[in-house]
Amino acid sequence: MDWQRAVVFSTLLAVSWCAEDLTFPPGFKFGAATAAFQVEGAWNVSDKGESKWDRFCHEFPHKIQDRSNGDVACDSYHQWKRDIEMAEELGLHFYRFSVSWTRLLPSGFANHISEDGTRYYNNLIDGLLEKGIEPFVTLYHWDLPQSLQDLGGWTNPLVADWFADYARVVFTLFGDRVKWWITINEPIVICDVVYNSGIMAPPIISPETGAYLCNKNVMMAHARAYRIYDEEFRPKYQGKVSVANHHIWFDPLTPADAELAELARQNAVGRYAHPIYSKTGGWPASIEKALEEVSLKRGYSKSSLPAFTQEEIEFVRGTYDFYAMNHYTSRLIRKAREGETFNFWPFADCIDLGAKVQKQEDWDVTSTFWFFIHPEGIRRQLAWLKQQYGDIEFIITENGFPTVEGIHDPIRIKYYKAYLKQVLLAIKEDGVYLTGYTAWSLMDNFEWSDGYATKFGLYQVDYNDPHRKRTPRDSARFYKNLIKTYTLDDGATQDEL
Ligand code: PNW
Repeated sequence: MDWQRAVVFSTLLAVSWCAEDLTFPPGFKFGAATAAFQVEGAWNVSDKGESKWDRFCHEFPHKIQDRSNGDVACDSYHQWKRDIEMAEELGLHFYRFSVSWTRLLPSGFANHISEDGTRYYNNLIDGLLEKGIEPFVTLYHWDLPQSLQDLGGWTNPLVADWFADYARVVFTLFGDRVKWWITINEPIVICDVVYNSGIMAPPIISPETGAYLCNKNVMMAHARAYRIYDEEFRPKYQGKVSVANHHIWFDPLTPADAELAELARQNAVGRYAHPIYSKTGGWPASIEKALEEVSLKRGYSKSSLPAFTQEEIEFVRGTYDFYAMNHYTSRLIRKAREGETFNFWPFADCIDLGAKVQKQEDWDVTSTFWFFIHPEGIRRQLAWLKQQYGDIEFIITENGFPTVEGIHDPIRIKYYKAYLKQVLLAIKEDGVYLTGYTAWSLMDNFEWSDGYATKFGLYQVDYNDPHRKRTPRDSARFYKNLIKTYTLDDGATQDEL
């Protein structure tokens, strides 16, 4: 082959490789997500009970950046038809939303099931299915009934019973039509973030006890719900159930920090995933050891991380049908220097491991202080999970980007493209069995302690409009086009919305 032909040939090869590399496998599913408290509003409509987030926003308005609350939010309780229309406009294969515990069970317990609550979720589920969109339902996305919070919430081991009763009600009412279930969204936020930061509901600071009690209880609650589905509902409905963990990817600052970075991954991910997805079950051994040491050093009689009995280990182990991964951002990690102070939020500095985090110089910052752009992180995270827990089915249940304003959002499109390219590399180069991707979020919504100031939506929501008018952003057009063409190739045409 002469050099000219060689050049042409290799160019063609490169072009075809690139084109192929930017295409998602047939059957891959795209969705978008929201959560009940963040979009529904109608906080006290009909017989709905009070959730811990209702109480938190009303009692401590200064803890929310714009002193807002979820009373009306995106008014999805009334605007659900428009929500379905948006999912249809985008061509979503599935829509991930959560059920509000207190909308369905106003007292928190299963003694009374709300008719209005049942009707609302039936309408949403049936409306989606009519359009050929699969409902992907989270049982718990942070809005615990205040009645249960008053009894200790996630630090009371009885929460597993309460959650099991609630889960059975939801599976009974909707299991005939819903095939994809997430039991609990981001246990690390419910436990570590809540009990370390005070900036989320409930504002109780108990890093050395509360966070770890909650950790074990949340694992037991998830497993109870999974076992109920497995025994009572799977035979009839054949759905899939998992828990959605949050993942910040940790890279070591220097090679000397490699061991610490691995310990941090086991702490932030393993502590919530190992009991469920590992072959052996229980806590990651390295974390069990590290936390026992630090607890004894602090003068406690035993580890703050409650032990599992052998029976509990067996009960929790294997309670998954796929791995649900939420991922947004990354950190560099290093050993803390003498006398350095720790910033817990956004759950990254770790006092118990003596670890500090920082950003890598070349990672772009965003309008949100905890959010740095590091696309390779999502690929590394997936590869690490596959290496830890085996060649199981993965679904990305959240990934998205925050802005502060505007309908034109090239920076969000850039983020999605860069992260999705890395997702493709994970599938094609690392052989991760990844079958779906979920954009956070379908629309702007109540972003917890950021209130409405931070916007993650593919659709903008006008909070001055009583109907909470939704308008597609440029990124909505990008996502619609991706779903239609299955490629990230820039040449693909853009559709109107
Ligand atoms: C998730 N971090 O929370 C939640 O599941 C959503 O409800 C939320 O709106 C969304 O991500 C955007 O924030 C996160 O510190 C909490 O990296 C913390 C982090 C990321 C996401």
